[in-house]
Amino acid sequence: EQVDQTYIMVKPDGVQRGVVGDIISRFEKKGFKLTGLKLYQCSKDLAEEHYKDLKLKSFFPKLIDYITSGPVVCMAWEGCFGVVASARKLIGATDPLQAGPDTIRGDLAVPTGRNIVHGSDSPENGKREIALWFKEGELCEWTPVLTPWLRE
Ligand code: DAT
Ligand code: MG
Repeated sequence: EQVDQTYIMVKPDGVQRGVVGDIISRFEKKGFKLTGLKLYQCSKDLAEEHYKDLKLKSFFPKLIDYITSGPVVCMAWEGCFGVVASARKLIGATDPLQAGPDTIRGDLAVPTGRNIVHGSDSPENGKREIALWFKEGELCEWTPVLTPWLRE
């Protein structure tokens, strides 16, 4: 049975606005398994590496300033096949105006440049981003008691 990981991050505006608990709760309620969690002030280098595919975009410098403007909450979540796409659905479209109701961005954010949360866009990037943001000893291997009720 295939297991995938996704890297979810509450951006500095989400921390400042006090919606960390709400955001974590949505992934918990969906039945994903939390394997890593920390409050973290990231460096410019780390932010640039995380968003390296967007380096040539005009908004890149502003994006890096935003991500490094305060602490973020880094999370690693695990689930069965589809967890990465499923997390993106909970988060909603990049532009919160296009994000559906009952999504994190649709409910809580307005401008694209303050869209409060990040989620990996593929299982490969999930692995890459978790390895980038967490050291090995910061991740926990554990078996939630509800696992048989959440996986086939
Ligand atoms: P997502 O975060 O939905 O995966 P992305 O990877 O394309 O979106 O972009 C990363 C972040 O960069 C995004 O959350 C907000 C910012 N961003 C993307 N497109 C933008 C734009 N057109 N103007 C300003 N910021 C943008
Ligand atoms: Mg992205």
